[in-house]
Amino acid sequence: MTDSHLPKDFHWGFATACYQVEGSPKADGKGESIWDVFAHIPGKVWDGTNGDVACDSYNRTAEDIELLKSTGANTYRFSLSWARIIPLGGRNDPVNEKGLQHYVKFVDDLHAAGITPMVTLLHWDLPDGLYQRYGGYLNKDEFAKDFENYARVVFKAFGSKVKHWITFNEPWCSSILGFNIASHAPGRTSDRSKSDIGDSSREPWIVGHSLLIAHGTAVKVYRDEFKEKDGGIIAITLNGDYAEPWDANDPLDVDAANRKLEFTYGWFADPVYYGRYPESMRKQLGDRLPEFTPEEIALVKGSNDFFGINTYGDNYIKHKEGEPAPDDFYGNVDVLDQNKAGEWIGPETESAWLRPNPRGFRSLLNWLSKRYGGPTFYVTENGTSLKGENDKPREEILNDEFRCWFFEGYIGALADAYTKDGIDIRGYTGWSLLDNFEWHEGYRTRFGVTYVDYEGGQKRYPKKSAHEVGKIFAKYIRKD
Ligand code: PNW
Repeated sequence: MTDSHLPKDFHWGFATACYQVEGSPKADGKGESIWDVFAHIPGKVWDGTNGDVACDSYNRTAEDIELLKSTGANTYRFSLSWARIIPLGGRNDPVNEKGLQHYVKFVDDLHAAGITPMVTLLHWDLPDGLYQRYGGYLNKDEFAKDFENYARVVFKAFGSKVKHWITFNEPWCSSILGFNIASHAPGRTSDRSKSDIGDSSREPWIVGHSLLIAHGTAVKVYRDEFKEKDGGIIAITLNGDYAEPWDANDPLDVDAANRKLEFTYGWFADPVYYGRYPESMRKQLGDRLPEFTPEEIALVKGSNDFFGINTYGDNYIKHKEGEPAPDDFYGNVDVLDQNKAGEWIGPETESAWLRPNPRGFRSLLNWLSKRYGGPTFYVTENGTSLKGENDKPREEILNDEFRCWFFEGYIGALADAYTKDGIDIRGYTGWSLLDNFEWHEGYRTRFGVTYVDYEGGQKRYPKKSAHEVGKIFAKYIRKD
């Protein structure tokens, strides 16, 4: 038996994102998103695939709800496709009732099944119309106005049916992967071998700033016009892994690890909680980091009702000598998977960036809770891929012991953080309900607790972990 627990009304379940699972890119009048465009450019997705069919979830809502029910989950986190709701995206563009009503019905069906919906307004699939029109996130004023309009349309349509709102999923990824590394849409970078447009030393910081302002704008709309009657809470979900110093006895490595956390979480959370960027970022980036106007500070500061986090693995961080590169985005550090003694931080997975380490998860929750004054946390994504999973026969894939080990460790660390460290944690949605389109990695990298047979008509087969997660929560969640 364990001496740690989680509260009685804990929200737990699984998460997905629309572009990764839905398919049906043209159904019921949907417009194109930057991911519809990007995934069709040859060479952008490793296995040459795209999200055109994915898990076919747009046509299988009943099946997905049954699947969720069978896991015992009480919560489902999913994202809305802005381009289904407003095909061209803008505030003067028409609303597509069919697209909107698809999601309203889905939410009604989730409620009927006893599952709480947790809704993300934008999980990376920006309407391409807005990117074409004015550069999307690159134009903060236009973008905030269009996001404000979209958010209002959605809040109005769902009313009190949704009590948990997330504005943006992982602005770090939208900025860095989309405008520096260029592995994600819209694929801009200074690296001319990858793209003929972009400036990685400036654009990611402009994009991040604009996402913060649009987030603050949507939160203001919710609080001014809906919160009182609909009674929900709203926040942004940030991502990042914990950072352990490569040599815990070297103050330079200790500083470097802290700086890396500031460049991932602090970039967004410092403005949201304190109305300013971290000092380390201002120092390194100088005037390339935008400044907040007083009006912007008023919008952004205090704009989280809870702290949403997505986290997967852990890293060792070593300081770097010399000046940071103009396009550096981690605070001039080396990110390593082995420490000074040559010890791996965690086992290998199918994702090059992901080394699981449950202890690091607990440390991360402590770091964040301390820095931001003990906010309420919802862990909106956490999960793992498995080295070589896709190459195994189906029967073996279904017996995903490694994923069960992962959830056992991470949910245990979560319960320890709640019980022993006094951190206020109210929810956890594992990534992911289904194997799905893993962005530029295509379908090879599987994160699901459910196997999806892409060759066999998208048939779903629950893996062992689909039942294990519920058993783990049953162990920790208080019954009285
Ligand atoms: C998250 N990294 O992405 C996303 O929210 C999901 O859509 C995605 O499928 C999931 O994690 C698994 O990858 C990330 O490089 C992608 O550190 C890359 C990183 C982090 C998060």
